[in-house]
Amino acid sequence: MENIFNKIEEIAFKIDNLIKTGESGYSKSSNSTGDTQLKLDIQSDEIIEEIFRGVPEISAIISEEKEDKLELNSSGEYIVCYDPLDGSSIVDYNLSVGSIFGIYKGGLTGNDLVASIYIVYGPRVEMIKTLKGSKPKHYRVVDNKFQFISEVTMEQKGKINAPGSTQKNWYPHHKELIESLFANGYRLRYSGGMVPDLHQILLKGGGLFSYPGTTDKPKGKLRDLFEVIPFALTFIEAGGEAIDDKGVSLLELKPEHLHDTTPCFFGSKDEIEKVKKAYSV
Ligand code: AFP
Repeated sequence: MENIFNKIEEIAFKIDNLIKTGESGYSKSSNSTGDTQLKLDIQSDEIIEEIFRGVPEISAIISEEKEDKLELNSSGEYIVCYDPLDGSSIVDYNLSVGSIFGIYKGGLTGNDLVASIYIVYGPRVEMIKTLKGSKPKHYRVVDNKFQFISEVTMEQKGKINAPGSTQKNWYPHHKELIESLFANGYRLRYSGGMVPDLHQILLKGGGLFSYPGTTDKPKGKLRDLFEVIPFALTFIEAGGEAIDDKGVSLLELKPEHLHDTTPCFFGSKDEIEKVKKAYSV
């Protein structure tokens, strides 16, 4: 997998440059989730596809910006699922965004994930790399190279509350959960970018990020293969938890379709216990 990791670092520099110099605005096409694609979405996806084509270890890729799986190298042993530019709808307002990669072996369920990597394009370019069974590793670009900073461990309890989705469509028990956290002094930290919002909770020791099912979107919005499962590995290996609205670990997910979504909760253990209580699971 070392070769894949090295290529993802190369991708990070190219997409960071694209964000800073590329064309903004919307294209004329939509992705399979129905989101109108930004030009940056398509260009980021093209950068990744071109680089991964040259990686013999990758048998196929699955992208948020592609309808179907793309076969690359029949001798490869890994399938890489990725969101090339998550949060692209906020990049035009100069907020931080990210790229998310899930590396799967032998199948496309949560248990088949062997590593996850995400890149944050912010005031600094940072990366969190998680191998199954190991603590996540935090890197930062210094002098044009990714430098190792530290391993990542979450506290038992945090102070941040990042409540996603449209509040008027929350179920009553979810609304009560979010309000109880604020009543207990949690601070609102939510930008609309999953990558920086989760990165902050991971590095600041904990809290809760929630993207629930709602009356208009009972299955939530965040995609299993290239957003939910990769972040679940990172949070769990850091000592936190990642569950769905039934209280089941997100690493138990078995997506039926490539673009399936799931209500998801990521956080430190105390906050996840509060979710389980609020959802009676
Ligand atoms: P875009 O990639 O379309 O900007 O969506 C970003 C995202 O998928 C994820 O990064 C955020 O956590 C989530 O959407 C924000 O959604 P809401 O605006 O509905 O809270």
